[in-house]
Amino acid sequence: MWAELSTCLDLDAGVIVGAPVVRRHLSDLAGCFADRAAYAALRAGEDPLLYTVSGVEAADGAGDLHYGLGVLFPGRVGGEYFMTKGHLHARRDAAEVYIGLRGEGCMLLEDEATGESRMEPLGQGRVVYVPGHAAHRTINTGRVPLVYIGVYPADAGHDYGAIAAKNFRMVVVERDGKPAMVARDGLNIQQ
Ligand code: PAN
Ligand code: ZN
Repeated sequence: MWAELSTCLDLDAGVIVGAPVVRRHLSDLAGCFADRAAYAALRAGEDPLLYTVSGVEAADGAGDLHYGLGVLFPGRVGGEYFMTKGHLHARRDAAEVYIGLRGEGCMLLEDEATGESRMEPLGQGRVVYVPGHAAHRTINTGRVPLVYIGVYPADAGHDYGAIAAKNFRMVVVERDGKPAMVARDGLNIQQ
């Protein structure tokens, strides 16, 4: 007997109706942003909500899929845009498809073995294929919430520790009013 097979997106509320919601605040992203002083200054305030994920994880068999609706709010920490924590999948070869529904942004991808990094556009009408073995992070480069869906194998799992330990090599910052991917090491700030 199949469980419920369809859900309803409430894009204005930023949720999948009836699905549990995870909320990530600035304090959940300690160590993620390059500009430590800018992070501390913003943390001294109200600990803003950076993003929410409303997830459907109903089917758990081999070959099943999970999906989540993400809403990432606009803002910056120093020059760096608001972003998700980022992770690798615990099952490293598990890929994922991201579908942009509203707003403007990008995904930062980093191959775990080679460090190869890519900034791929993710906004309304854009789809990004995240290959296996790629750490992935979503970034809002616009002025309104970035709303997207991610679909991934049910047994993918989330490994936050591996990428958090060394952090992504690249950061996405605003340069001349536009998003640019630059090396974290090359930033001229106290990290
Ligand atoms: C997404 C992410 C979502 C939030 O559903 O979980 O964008 O990002 P973090 O999990 O890095 O906080 C996904 O990639 N699932 O596998
Ligand atoms: Zn993922």
